[in-house]
Amino acid sequence: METVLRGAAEEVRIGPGLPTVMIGERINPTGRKVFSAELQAGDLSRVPRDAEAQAAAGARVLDVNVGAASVDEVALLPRAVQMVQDVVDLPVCIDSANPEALRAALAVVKGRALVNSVNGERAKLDAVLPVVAEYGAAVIALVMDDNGIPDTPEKRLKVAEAILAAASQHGIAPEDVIFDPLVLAVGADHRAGAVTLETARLIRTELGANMTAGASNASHGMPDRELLNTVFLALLIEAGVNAPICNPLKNGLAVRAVDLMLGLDEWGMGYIQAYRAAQKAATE
Ligand code: THG
Repeated sequence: METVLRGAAEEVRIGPGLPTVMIGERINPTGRKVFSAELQAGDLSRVPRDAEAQAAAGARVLDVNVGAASVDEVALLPRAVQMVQDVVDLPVCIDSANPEALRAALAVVKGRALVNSVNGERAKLDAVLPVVAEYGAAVIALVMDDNGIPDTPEKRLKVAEAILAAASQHGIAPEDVIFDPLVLAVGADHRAGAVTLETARLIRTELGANMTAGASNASHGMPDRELLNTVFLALLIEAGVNAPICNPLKNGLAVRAVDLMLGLDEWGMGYIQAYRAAQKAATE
């Protein structure tokens, strides 16, 4: 099944057998003190710069998250989305825990966005799915519910099935639900990476659904995070995650290398182009 997203001009297809779609994660104040302070002052000048840099590094969708402490997301999220759309044609992935901010941002979206995110909690399903349906968007679904994050792949699959049923009741098609098998820190639980990978395989084989994942969550608190992020990203893609949320400036070439080795990059053109773009960026 294919998920189709649209920007102002560009259409992006996510599906099995297609090249991996990188969702650029940089427009997010998490762990970025300067960007957080700018957002708190209502300064969005970094947003178009981060958008252009990620597009040049191969991102096909841009995550937009302005959730810093004390920020009015209902006001700021639509402004950030508009600034992204002013400089790139890519679809956006609107990342907020606030349903009103999601609604305000969807109102200014050109094309067809991805909403990040819903999960299996009753209140979340009731708040987010009507908004997704109203705007004809696609949605990321985290495989957790009112009982928390299940500790086994089988229980996470059950949550995914329940979310699909709820989405269907709102008229949202299965191909418009992109699952997130949930990446937790291996520093807290050494089995966390394995559970995520097995969940991704189960969701792929049982539901045939497309998936995203925030690969870098796994490396928190460990040395050489970049190494762990790159390795885990490759494993996630092999397990069926075809639209990872990642930093294309750091992981872009690795993702194209994985696609090449998985037979998803005809003639290696994606890898060769990404290699040239990285060489060019290094000399600028
Ligand atoms: N699943 C879904 N959405 C998500 C996540 C997920 N959205 C947010 C997050 N996880 C993915 N995005 C980020 C953004 C930034 C970082 C990690 C994940 C990050 N930032 C650096 C840090 O904290 O050290 C600082 C950035 C910098 O200065 O370069 O790591 O899992 N559906």
